[in-house]
Parts: sequence; C-alpha cells; structure tokens
Amino acid sequence: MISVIQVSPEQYIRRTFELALKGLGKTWPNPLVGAVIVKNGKVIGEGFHLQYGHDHAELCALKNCSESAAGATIYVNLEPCCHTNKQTPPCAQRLIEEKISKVVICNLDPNPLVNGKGVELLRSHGIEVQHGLLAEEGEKLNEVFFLSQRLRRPFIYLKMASTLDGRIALPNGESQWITGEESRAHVHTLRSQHQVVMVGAETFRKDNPKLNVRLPCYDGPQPYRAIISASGNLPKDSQHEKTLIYTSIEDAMKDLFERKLISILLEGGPRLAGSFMAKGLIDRVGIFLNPSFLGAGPSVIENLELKSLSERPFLEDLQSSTYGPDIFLTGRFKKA
Ligand code: AOF
Ligand code: ZN
Repeated sequence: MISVIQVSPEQYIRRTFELALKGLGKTWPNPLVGAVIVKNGKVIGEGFHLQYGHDHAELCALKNCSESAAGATIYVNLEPCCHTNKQTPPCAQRLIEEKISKVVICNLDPNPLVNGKGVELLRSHGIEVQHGLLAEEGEKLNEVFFLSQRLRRPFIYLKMASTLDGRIALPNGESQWITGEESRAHVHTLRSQHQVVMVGAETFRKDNPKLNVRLPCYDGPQPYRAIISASGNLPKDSQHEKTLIYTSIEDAMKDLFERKLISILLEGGPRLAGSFMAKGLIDRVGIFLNPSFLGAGPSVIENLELKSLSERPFLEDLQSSTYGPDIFLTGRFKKA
C-alpha cells in the first residue's frame, strides 16, 4: 500500500521561516525570507536570502530546483518583489517567466515599492496567489524590517542586565560581573545579530567597551559602534572607522536609517535607555536577571520620569530562558 503524507500549506510556510532564519544578522537592511517550491506533492527546491546584495529567496530556490519549476507552487514568507531600481532583479517577474502556477505568501511586503504590487503583477499573469498564512508569526520573524519600513526609523533592541531588584551596580560604582559567564556569552550572539551596538557617552567613557562580537569561530561582520554624546567629547581611540558619534537621539535615528542601519542593539547606560524608552523608541527589551539583590545603587532604567503608574511601558509577548544562573526575559513594546 502506498501512503501519501499530506503536508499542509502552513507547514510549508513554517519551513520558509526556518530557511529564512539562516540569514539572521546578515540580511539587514533586507528582510529574512525563505522559499520552498513544491511540484506534484514533492519539494523540488528550497532557498533563502543569505545576505544583503545576494539572491533573493525565490531565485535561490529556483536555482536549487531538481527539475523544471513550471506548474509548481512556491511558498514564500514575503510577497515577491516587483520593483526594478535595486540591487537584484525582481522575483515576481522571474516566477512568471518560470511558469510557476501558484504562489502562497505569508506577509505582504510593507516596502512601499512592493506592497501589494507584487501580488497584482502575478495575478495579472494568471498566477493563483494566496496570502496571509501564519501572518502573525511572519510579522514576528521580520519585526525589524517591518517596523523600519512602516515607521521609517531603525528598530531598537534594548539589552540590559541587573539583579532581581533591578540594580546594575553598587552605590560606589562597582559593577563588574553582575551576570554569569553564559549570559555574557549570549550578549555576543545578540551583537552578531545586529548591525549596530549603541551606548551612551557615560558608559563609553567609564568602560571603554569594544562592543564587538567575540564568539569562537565567528567570521561574520562586526557591528558598527554608535555613541550618543551631547558634548561630542570622547577619548581619541573612540574614533575608529566603524564608530558613529551622535549628539542626540533624534540625529542618531535619522542618520542610521539613512545609512540603512536598521537593527540596533542598545547596551546602555540606564539614563540613555530611559530617554529612549520615554520617547517610545524602544521596540524590544532583553534583560538578564541575576538571582541576587543589591538593595542600593543605580537602577537599570533611569530618566523615565513617569507621572502616573498607568503610564508605565508594558512588555508583551514575553519569552523566558535561562543562561547559567541567570533568567533572560525578552518582550516587545506595543507596535505603533
Ligand atoms: C523578495 N525576496 O528574498 C527579499 C525581498 O536590494 P534588493 O534587490 O535586495 O531588494 C531589497 C528589497 O526587496 C527589500 O527592501 C524588500 O522589499 C524586498 N526583499 N523580496 O522577493 C527576498 N529579501
Ligand atoms: Zn525579490
């Protein structure tokens, strides 16, 4: 007896997420995209967007096809692009040429140059198009790209580390090693997933941090360092080629976006973090909590200055994990 295992469209879309994630940290300012091509119930090609400037996911999957893609269905987590004034040729046009018969999409592309036009172009050539499958999950996967396209500014991920009572140092300033080794190692993974690591001038002057990725066998790009300093008065060695210095948050947001630097890891200090938070400019928080108490000393967030309890910013969609002795919590502030 031959048994045929039916794979649902949602399962193929889930597979596109897995493929897309292989580009994490390398595709910015482009989104994470994966594609699966299925013909007669069999996967004949898979691909993903590996890096900015490289083939888009659909083209990569087509290049990997074990047979002609004519008559096949392509599953892709983002609407195929159709604009031409850019690095790579448009995917929708290529799918038409390859005689793909059906396109199943998770999210429409919020890029105003695409946004529904890719779907229209495919449909105008008689291709069946479905979209919106697992849309919420797809939004989470591409939260950085989607927010930066919609709000025309970079996505800010605030990384913090504190004791359970939210303190980061003793009143005398002693602050080394609040969290464990495993947490500190994970910070390097976070850095590898962002284009820019940002700190305030106070943190920079005090710790003179390298802010680079130090992971065994890491050969990916090193993030830019961005320093916010109202006075611009920084030590000489801060001026190396991958360092950007800004005198205000507003200048930083504008210039980073113009430079296509859209994924920013903000590493403190507490006053800068509070100023960003007060302006509604923090999009995701990741905090390492060491199961200990200090009872006194600076808090992980300063400068927030709320007028009532109801104003306090609330994280949603919390996820927790552990790194050695520490708990790691991450969540998002409500989307705009
Ligand atoms: C797709 N598939 O895999 C990706 C898409 O500069 P380019 O040529 O890489 O184009 C970038 C734009 O294309 C990007 O802003 C987004 O709208 C879309 N990304 N589209 O069909 C992909 N990465
Ligand atoms: Zn494309």
